[in-house]
Amino acid sequence: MATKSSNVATKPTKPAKKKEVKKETKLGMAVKKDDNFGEWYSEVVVNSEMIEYYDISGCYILRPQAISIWETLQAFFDPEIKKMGIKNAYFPLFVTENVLQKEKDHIEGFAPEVAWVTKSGKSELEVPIAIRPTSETVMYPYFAKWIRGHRDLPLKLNQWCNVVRWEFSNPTPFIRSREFLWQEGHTAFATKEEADQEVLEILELYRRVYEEYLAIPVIKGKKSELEKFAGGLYTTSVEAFIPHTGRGIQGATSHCLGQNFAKMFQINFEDDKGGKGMVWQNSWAYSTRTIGVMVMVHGDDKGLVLPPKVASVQVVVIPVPYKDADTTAIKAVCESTANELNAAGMRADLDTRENYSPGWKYSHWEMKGVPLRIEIGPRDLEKSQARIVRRDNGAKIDVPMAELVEKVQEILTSIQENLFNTAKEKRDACIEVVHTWDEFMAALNNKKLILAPWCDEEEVEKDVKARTKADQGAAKTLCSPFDQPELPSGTVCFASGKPAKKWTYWGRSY
Ligand code: 87F
Repeated sequence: MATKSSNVATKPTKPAKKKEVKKETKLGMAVKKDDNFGEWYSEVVVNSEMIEYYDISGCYILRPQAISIWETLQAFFDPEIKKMGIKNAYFPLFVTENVLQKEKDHIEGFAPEVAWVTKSGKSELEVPIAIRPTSETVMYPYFAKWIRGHRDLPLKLNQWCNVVRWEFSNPTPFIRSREFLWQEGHTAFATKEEADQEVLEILELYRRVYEEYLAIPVIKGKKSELEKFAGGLYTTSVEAFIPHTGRGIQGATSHCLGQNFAKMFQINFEDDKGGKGMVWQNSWAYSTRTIGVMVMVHGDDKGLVLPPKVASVQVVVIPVPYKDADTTAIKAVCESTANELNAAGMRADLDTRENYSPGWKYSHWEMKGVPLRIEIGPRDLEKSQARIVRRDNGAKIDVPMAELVEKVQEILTSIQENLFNTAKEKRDACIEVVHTWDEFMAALNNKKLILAPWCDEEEVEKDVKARTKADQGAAKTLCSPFDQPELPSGTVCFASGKPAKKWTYWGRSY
């Protein structure tokens, strides 16, 4: 990590024992994913040039490598929600204490995380102003103003913005940061049916973000009463899993808020018969956490591994000059190859830098996660071929120049599929079905994603939390999958012995 000047922030935790790495270039990964996952993760996000640490704990610089992925996800999601009739808006970053406190009940638990502005220059503000941790209280007073009659419904808004939650536990780039980027959708309907339907439509888009773009398998399901958004009626989510740490991670949430906020903010409307109605609301969000999950799931000991669909550079072309071979000709072929790939709609880059060796460049682009590299040397030139090397499995393939564009396209598709399939195999290998408390504890200690029959009682979940509390955190419910295996009658809850109502995923989580 760079330590050029004293005001450049370095990661605050203690550095891992560094293995020998080339000093002059700092190339390569010092920590292995299996040896120290936390250190490995920090090293990947920094070395791949996605993240730079900042001098405020829990705040990170998102470099172009990270933002380009965010933009790709945005380029998928934004048109999809527009097709659903959702419009983008932008509400202010600040909220008064008065308004924030309006939904006391649910804000109570979150209060310690709210950051406040108390001064301008040297003078105290008359009233402190909060920085939005989420925008319900910012938006809903205006929903109440804008919604008058049934013709004003549905009102469907989204905003792309930053939010601030002053977390105190274990800040981690992308996964848990004090400021992060997200989209937050807020919608209001005349009927519950419309709201219910949208909850699932949005959840399906979140599944596609993870599975189609980030190549990460997720489980769609419903949160328990304890884990749902307290201000809402019910919460659905997509849940991912990190096999290396044995932790679940909530990928995105889509809530039906019911009429709770409508009551608090008096969001009423006159229905088509002249009667009074109260709106049904939803809210939903995914954040830059998506990128962290991608790094954790696909990254390896060489660094980042990017799914082709989100890679800003999908292919890097590297000339491999040799002794007195015709370097000019090699470079010319590399350049025309990159041009052809770009013309065919792929994202190719060319690395002709002369102050780095081909070997150095291989490691460099591997660390940055580029899905494919093409090497062209004198022998390739002679045979009119190129060597393609896959980032996901290291396979080397010699391809005739005439077939290159078509072949590269094909391999990129295959990498995208392979990353998803591999991640799914690993995830599935961690799923363990348990029926008893002893089986549950054994699975938990084995870092499993646990599927258990549950009585669905809040007290029992609290009890499981209390009984599993340890340094690594307590076990909790992740979700009850929509896709429910059969529950034979007479099946009992693994924790309480009462009749089981459903299958639920449990585990430690982020
Ligand atoms: C932290 C401080 C203050 C989460 C908080 O999930 C308030 C909150 O309301 C808070 N952390 N939440 C819940 C957010 C719920 C909801 N908001 C809109 C979403 C989706 C987008």
